[in-house]
Amino acid sequence: MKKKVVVFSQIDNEILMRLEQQYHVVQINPKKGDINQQILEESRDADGMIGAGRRLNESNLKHAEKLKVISSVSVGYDNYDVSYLNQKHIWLTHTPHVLTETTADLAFTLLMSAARKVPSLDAWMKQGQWSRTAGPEQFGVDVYGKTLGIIGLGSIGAAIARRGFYGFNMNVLYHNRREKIEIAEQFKAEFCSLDNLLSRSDFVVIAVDLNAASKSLIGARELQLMQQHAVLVNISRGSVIDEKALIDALKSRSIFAAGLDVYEKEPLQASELFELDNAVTLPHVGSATAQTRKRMAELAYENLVDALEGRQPRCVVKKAV
Ligand code: 8YV
Repeated sequence: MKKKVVVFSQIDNEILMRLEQQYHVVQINPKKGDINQQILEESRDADGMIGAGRRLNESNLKHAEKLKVISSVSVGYDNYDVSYLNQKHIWLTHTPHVLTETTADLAFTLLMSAARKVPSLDAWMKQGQWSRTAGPEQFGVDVYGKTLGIIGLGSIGAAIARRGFYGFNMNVLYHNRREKIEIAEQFKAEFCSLDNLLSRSDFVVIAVDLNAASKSLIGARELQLMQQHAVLVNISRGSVIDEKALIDALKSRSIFAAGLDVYEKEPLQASELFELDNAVTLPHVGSATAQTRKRMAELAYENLVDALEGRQPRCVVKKAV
C-alpha cells in the first residue's frame, strides 16, 4: 500500500507530479472548507506532509499517529510547534541556503526602493504629475557609502552585508545573539548592541529568525533610537516589529521610510501601511523567483522522500523554536 502524503499548500507542479507517481497524495484545498479541519482529518493516516505557510501544531496534528515527517518549503519554521513535533518524534525539515541570495536581493530591492521613493514616484509620474524638475518632495536619501546595520547575521544577513560592503561601499554594523567574527571580518562589519546599531545606521535591515527572543524586538522605543533619515527594511517575519509602532513612526516621519516584505498578519489585504507614501510594501516575496522556488521545492521533496524511505533527511530542524 502506498504511503500517504498530504500537500498542505501550493507546491511546484513537477514536484507534485513526482510525488503522485510515488505516493498517495492528498492536497488540502481551501475551496473545500476549513483548512485546519482538513489538516486534522487528512493527517490522521498520513505518513508525510509537505508545504509552507500554515501553522501546524497539536491542534491540527493531534490525530497524526503515523506521521513521520513534515517537509517545509521554507527556511523559516516559526509556524510549526517544533517542541510538539520533537515530542511526537516527527521530523521537521526545511529548505535553508537555496533561497539566501534571492532573499538578499529582495532586501536590497526594498532598501533602494524605500531610499529613493521608487513606488510613490512611479505612481506620481503615471498620474501625470511630473511637470517640472524634481524638487525636495521627490528627494530620496543616498545609499552609497552610508552605514548599513544588519540585525541577524545568518546566511541571509551575511549576503545582505556582502551586497552593501562590496556593492555600495557601505560601513556595516551588525547585531546578533553572538559575535560572528569570521563572517563579519569579510565585510569589516562591527558587532554592536541593538541600541547602538539603531542609533548609528542609515539603513537597518532585519534578517533574524522569529523566536521568543526576536518577537517584538523592534518597538516604539527602538524606532525612536533611529535617525530621522534612516530606512528600516524587514525581510524576516512581521512579528519582529510592533507594526502599530512602525505605522506611528512612519506617520510622524521620525524615520524616513520602511521597506517591508512581511507583516504581523499575512496575507495582508488592508492596512494603514497602504496609505503611507513612505512605506514600500511587498507580499512576502523574499524567495519568490521561479528558479529559487523550484530549488526549494526540490530540496523539500528530497527531504520528504529521504524521511519516508528510512534515510536521514539533509535539512532537519533540530532546535525548538
Ligand atoms: C517562504 C519564507 O516561501 O523561506 C521562508 O522562510 O519566508 C519564504 O521563502 C514562505 O515562508 C512560504 O510561505
